[in-house]
Amino acid sequence: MQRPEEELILMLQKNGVDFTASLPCEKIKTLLEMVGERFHHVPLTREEEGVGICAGAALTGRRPAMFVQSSGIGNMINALLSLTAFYELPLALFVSRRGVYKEKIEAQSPMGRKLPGILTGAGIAWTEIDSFEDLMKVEQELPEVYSRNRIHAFLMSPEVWEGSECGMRSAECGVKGLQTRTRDRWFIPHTASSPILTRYDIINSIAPFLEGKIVVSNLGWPSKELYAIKHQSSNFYMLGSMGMATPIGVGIALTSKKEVIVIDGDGSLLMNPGTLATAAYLAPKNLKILCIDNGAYGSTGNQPTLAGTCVDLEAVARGFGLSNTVKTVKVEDIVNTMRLRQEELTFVHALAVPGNKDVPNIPLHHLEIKRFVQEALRR
Ligand SMILES: Cc1ncc(C[n+]2csc(CCOP(=O)(O)OP(=O)(O)O)c2C)c(N)n1
Repeated sequence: MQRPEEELILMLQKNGVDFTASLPCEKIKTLLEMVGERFHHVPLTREEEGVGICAGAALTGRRPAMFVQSSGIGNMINALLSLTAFYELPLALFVSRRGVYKEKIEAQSPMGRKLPGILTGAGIAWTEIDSFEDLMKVEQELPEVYSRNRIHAFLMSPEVWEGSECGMRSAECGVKGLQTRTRDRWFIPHTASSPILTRYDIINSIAPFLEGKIVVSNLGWPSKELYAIKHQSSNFYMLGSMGMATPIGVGIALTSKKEVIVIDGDGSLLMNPGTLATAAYLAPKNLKILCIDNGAYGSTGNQPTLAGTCVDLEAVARGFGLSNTVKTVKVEDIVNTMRLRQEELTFVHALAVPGNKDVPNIPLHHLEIKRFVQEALRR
């Protein structure tokens, strides 16, 4: 039997797809690697921008396709309707559908389960792809996308990839795809050495200074690692909603006297960088934003982010008006900043290497997480 990834790629090639864009989902990491190798491919910072980029490519006669997670559709709806559909441009959406099949992350369910209804409500055609055999449905629908300028969403269950590489490879897969970092050029002189710490090392080193503070931790591995290293009731573990760690921290800091620490990631900050401008403008003194920049989407297979190649997130933060910033690869610098009493909005840009610690899932119900944090905020 042919691999499903290979089969899908052949169908795309047969239908003349010649432009692709993606934002990773762990369930399709092998497919994404192959798409990157075989097509003109644009790695995205937010799914919505992909709609614009693909619209531009369609205007020049390209046949675009996007590869996203079901949650990403939530970030795309307005652009899909007011741009792609409005101007009658073609777009094939290959959606890694979460929340329905053997899902371990409960936060994937609200979007994943309601997706067909959302797409139907938006007037976007969709087809469920639940097995290798179902891939034939892509073959049937794809020609119409490009001949009649349609949007079509293919909702691909993780079941399709079961037994194939996408289904079997470990979360570390994708590391080999990491591009050579070019960011040495903007390292500040005293940190001329390359990053050596992992996200786990950094969280571990700051654990004593998190005690009693409100800690908002980014979705995926960062939250799991924080839980394993230092669980406390004042930790708000994000289980979904990529890009929202810093906004949640800003909201808490503005409305509470507690010290708040956000543990954000480079991929997530790049999805929603404008939040740094809002933070700088509002400047809550009781907020520290620790961006652990491993140059990768660590939780979905270590695909490179643009922070690992061309973006200097500290410079972004400064450009948006944050003046109290630290960039470092050194544990002492991170610890020293975290140890300081909170007197000014602080942005710590901690450069790290990719890698996830093998830790279990968080055994807490999301409403328990909320209740504990609310109690901690009242104390
Ligand atoms: C809207 C949306 N798109 C994609 C995903 C899939 N996803 C979950 S975590 C993650 C990577 C986050 O990367 P980063 O912020 O750099 O943190 P790291 O895991 O590297 O610590 C991605 C792409 C998602 N949950 N939501």
